Parts: sequence; C-alpha cells; structure tokens
Amino acid sequence: MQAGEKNYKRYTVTSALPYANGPIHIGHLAGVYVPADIYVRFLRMTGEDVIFIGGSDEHGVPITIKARQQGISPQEIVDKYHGIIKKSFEDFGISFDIYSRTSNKIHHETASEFFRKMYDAGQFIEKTTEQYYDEDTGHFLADRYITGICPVCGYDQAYGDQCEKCGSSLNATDLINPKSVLSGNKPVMKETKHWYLPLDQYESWLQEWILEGHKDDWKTNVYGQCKSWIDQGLQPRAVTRDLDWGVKVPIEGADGKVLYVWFDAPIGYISATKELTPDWEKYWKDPETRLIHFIGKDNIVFHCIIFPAMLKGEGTYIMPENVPAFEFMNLENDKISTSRNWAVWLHEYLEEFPGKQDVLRFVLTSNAPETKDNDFTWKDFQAKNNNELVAIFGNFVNRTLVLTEKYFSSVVPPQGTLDDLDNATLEEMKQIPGRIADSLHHFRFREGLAAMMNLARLGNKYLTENEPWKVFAVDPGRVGTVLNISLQICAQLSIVAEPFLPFTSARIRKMLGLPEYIWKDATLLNWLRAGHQLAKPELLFEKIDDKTIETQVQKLLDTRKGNADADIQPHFIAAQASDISPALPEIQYDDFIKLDIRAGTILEAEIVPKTDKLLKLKVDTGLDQRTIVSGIAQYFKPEDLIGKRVTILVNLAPRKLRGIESQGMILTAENPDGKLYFITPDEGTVNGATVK
Ligand code: B3M
Ligand code: ZN
Repeated sequence: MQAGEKNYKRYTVTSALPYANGPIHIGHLAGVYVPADIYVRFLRMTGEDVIFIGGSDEHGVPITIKARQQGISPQEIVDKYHGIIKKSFEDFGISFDIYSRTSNKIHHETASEFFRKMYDAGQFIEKTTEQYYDEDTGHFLADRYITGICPVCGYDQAYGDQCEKCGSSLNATDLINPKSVLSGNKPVMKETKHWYLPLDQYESWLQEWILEGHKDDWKTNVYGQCKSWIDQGLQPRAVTRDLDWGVKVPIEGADGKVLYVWFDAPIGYISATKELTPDWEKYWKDPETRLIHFIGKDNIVFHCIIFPAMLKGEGTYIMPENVPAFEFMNLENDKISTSRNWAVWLHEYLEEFPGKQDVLRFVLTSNAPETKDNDFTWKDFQAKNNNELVAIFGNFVNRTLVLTEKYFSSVVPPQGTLDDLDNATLEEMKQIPGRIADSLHHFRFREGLAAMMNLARLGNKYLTENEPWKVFAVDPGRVGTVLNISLQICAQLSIVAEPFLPFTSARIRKMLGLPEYIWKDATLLNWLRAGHQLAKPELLFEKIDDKTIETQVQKLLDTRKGNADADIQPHFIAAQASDISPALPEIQYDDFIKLDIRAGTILEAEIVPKTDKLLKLKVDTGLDQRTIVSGIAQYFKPEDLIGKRVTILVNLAPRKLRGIESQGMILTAENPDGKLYFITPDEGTVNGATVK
C-alpha cells in the first residue's frame, strides 16, 4: 500500500489464461507471466494477502480447428496442452496459487450462473441476424472458422474476428472474399439468434470510471486504447456462438449454442478462485480488494471494457484497479507466431538450458516490452548472461565468498571500524529496496531490475576499490571489514533479487545460511553476524558460449527455411517489377539535407470528425510534442497506433486540414496497390534521432 492511495486489505492478481492449443513461448512470458510473477512475489514479501490466479483457456474456435486438423477431440487437444503449459510454468517458477482450466465443471457452473443471472435481469438483447454459414458442413462460421482478405491491410489470411497481420479487430462480415476454413467454400448467409451485451448502455459509466477515474494511474497504452474505443462509440456485442465446444448457453431454445469464449474465459479467473478457496468471495466482491489483471496488449478491450461491463451488469463484483498490459516481444526482428513456429518455446528452453530459468527471466525483464514492442535475440540473450549476470552479479557474489573462504575459512569476519567509503556504501544500500519497491508498485519492472543490478554493481565497485587481495598481507583486520560488508551486500541481494531471480536468490541464501526474509528486512544491513559459518561457494551463473547460441539461431533459420518452402511467410510480398512506380529525376545532396526527418513515436490518435481518411495524431518528435494530421485512416485504426514508432518530416511548413493545424508529415511507404505502411525506426533509436 502506498501513501496517499486508498487502503487495501488484499490483492487478487490474474494473468491472462493462455489458449490450450499450443505451448507457452517467450512472448507470453515477457508480456504477462514474468511481470505478474515478479509483482506477486514482491507483494507476498511485503506481507500482503495476495492470490495469483492462472489457468488454461480451453474453449474457442482455434482449439476446435486444431482438433479437427488432427482428427481428435477438442478435449484431447486441451488435455495435452494444458499438461504441457502447467508443467512448464511450474518448472519456470511462475508462482501461481492455482493454475486451473476452463473445461472444469466448476467453471462451467460459474460461467452458466453468471450468464443466467444477467439474462434473468434482462441484461442481454436477443437478436436474429444473418451470419455466414457453411452449407457443406452445416456450421455457422464465426471468428477463426472463416478467413478472407483484411479490409484494412489486404492480408489474405485474416480471420473473422481479427487480422493477425495488422492486428485490426474484425467482424466476419467485414472480410473480403470470405472462405470457410472447414470446407474452403464460399459461405452463404443464414439467420441465427444470439444474445448481445449492450455495451452502448455502459458507455457513460465506462467514460467516468476509466477516462476520468484512471487517467493518471493506468498505463498510457492501456488508457489510450480504452479512450479510442469509447470515443468511437460502443456497440452491442454478441456473447453467444453457434458451436458445440464451450459452455452451453443455459436457457431454453439455445440448443447448439455456447457462450462466446471471451464471455466465459475471464469468468475463469473467478472459477479458479472458487476452486482455490471457499473464502473466494472476499477476493472478488470486497471493495477493499485490489484486482489487477496482467495481460498482453491484444487483450485490452476484453479486460478493460467487456469484462468490466459484465461485472458491472452482474452487479456484485469489484472492478479491476489496474490492467498493466504490455506490448509484444518479437523474436529476431519478426513477430512471434505459433502457426509459423516462430518462437522460443518454454518447455524446450527448460530442457535445453537446465537450471537457467533465471537467465531467461532476467533477459525478458530487462527487455520487457513495457511501453513499446521489443525484440528478443539470442545474441542479446548471450550478452546479457555473460556481461551482466556472470560478469557483474555472479562475479561479485563469487569473489566475496571465495575471498572469505580463503582468508577466513568461510566464517563471517567482524565488521570492525568503518571508514567513509564503508559508511557511504551502507547508506547507498539502505536506499535500494525502496527504489525497487517504488518501481514495482508502478509496474516498472525494467527499472526495478536495474535498481537491483545497481546493488550488485555497488558491491563490485566496493570490492574493487578496497582491493582486499592486496591489503590482506598488511592489514587483515581491514579485509575483515571489507568482506563483512561485501557479505552483507550478498545477503541483501538475496532478498531484493527474490521477485526477479527466485532460483538465484534461494541459492545465495543457501550459501550464506540465511532464512527467507520479508521485504521489510531488506534494510536491516546486519543479516550476517561475525562468527557465522558459510557454506562452500558455488558459481551462480556460467558463461554461455557461441556454439550454444549458434545452435539456437540455426534452429530458427531452419524454421524460417521450412516456412519459406511451405510458402507461409507472409512478411515480404514480392512485387512485380512492372508495378513499381518509376524513379524520379536526380537531385543534389543539398536538396536532400533540407529535409529534417526524425524518429518519433505516436502518442495519441483519433479520427478527425466527419472524415474517413484523416487521423489527428499527437507525436513525440524528440524536439517537442505536436499535432500532425495524416490521411491514413483507411489503413490504420487509431487504437493500434498508440506507441507506434514512426519517421517524421518535422520542418514541413504547417498547414490547416479541416481546421486543424498539421505540423509535419508522417512518412509512409506506398505499395503499388496503394496500401500504406510506416517506416519504423529500428530498435535502439530515440525520439528525435535524425534520419539521413
Ligand atoms: N486466451 C487470449 C490470448 O491468449 C486469451 C486470454 C484469455 S484471458 C481471460 O490472447
Ligand atoms: Zn489486416
């Protein structure tokens, strides 16, 4: 709990329920599970009453499709992947209080009751509409049962609920040239009845609760997406589907219909809590409980708008206090994709890098896609392990323990008299836990990890400056002081590293012979008394060699080659040379350097009222924040642009468009067919970096 904030008695922390149609990969970990686990471990250490809820999302069309492809039942699919996912989380140290699943009886009952209660209170609209239907197989086609051309970006494998290329959320009827995934045929329209959640009726409440109530404490990307959804006006949304896999719609006349997976899945958090404890209600209904959802950015609308509207409609639940959604982690500069097998799979990592859970936790946290998409590369993984974990953290702890063994037979020497450097070091140590706590309370995990690493750096510097290996011959007492303080730093590291590197923290504690501490103890500074016997030093981390990294890179290259052979690599579409527009006349260098082009970031985006082409953007150019009006609304949805890196021509004379002054131009690449794409600056560029 923090000064100035409301009082809380307990925390309910949820992490998105992964679909049980594939294993967990580093994208899931970086975006959801590692930060959630750090947060929860930290809260537990501070003595909070906290439950950490996870589970598999076992409904939805992707699962039924996979089952069909493999000629087995959906239940067999989810049994297989639920098992793999659950085990890999456990082995990786994600410390759920419960990892449940939505095919459980308790979940079906909970979700049914929830729907039934809202239905009885007249909270749904019943509507008969025409939907796509596959006459050959006798199925209505929603969500992933239907593909076609994305009306936004032209990708030809877009699904009935979303385009995976550009991320737009779609309705099946938006697709151009729709095709049934089941038969490959063109579907027909057929009438069907469904129940809709009238989101429009929740609009003013959402406006007040999110747009006014959470302007300052929700992350900008989360707030921005919510704002853009709400500003565009909310529509009733169907919460049932014509399917035979899922939670049956619990009312008369709804045969062959199930709850929409996004209706039942978030209720899964509640069912899992029921399974965990008979005392579940206080975690969901007591206003003194702080409910926090950790999710990826593609789940924002479901957790910030639809689920809260359901909770509000049901009437007895609390609202989420915060929804810290992360951006995406890419892999070697390419979007992670289960279908293209472009991923580092957790269960494989655990087998190939035994005992190195903390290395992956460290790399994913220090590169966490907190405010923008980020990239995982094996080279960087190696560098972070070798240059930071081995060279700084491991090296410091090891040097301290080895020197103590050598000079004092692994018995803690007395602290003796302190000089200025000792006092300054102890003073600095006192500050560190508070800094980490502040970062974690605000969901700034990279910053928290950096503060922890600063403690290891402080230790290294202290040891190096004191040179005990030189001093011992002349002043063994002084060396005792230096090693005593260095050992205290090791003890403090074991405490503050626990949320981030739990395996390492336990190993240091074991070597030092220390108990588990609570967070408050992190400022004690005298964990180790003189005379205390330490265990034998062991290395915490080891170097990862080039060969290991090459093997991993080769594995990815093989995947890429396999994909290219199978022609499922959608990223670079070869253009016909004849379609490319002809070259322009030659210019001089002096002409070119007049253009002031900068790397920047889009901060806000909204449609210019009464237009369908223009977006009003607020951009950070590094020089300033300014407004640019851009004719790209047909190609990009405003909510997808928040946080997008772009290149900007900043010295174009301002001009007025629909009464708004546009101060510059966002650069785009135009394909022969007229579609626009951004020129995105590479990872590592800062806003304001000049483009030449
Ligand atoms: N299964 C979607 C996803 O993995 C989904 C999350 C459900 S959270 C209630 O993106
Ligand atoms: Zn698209």
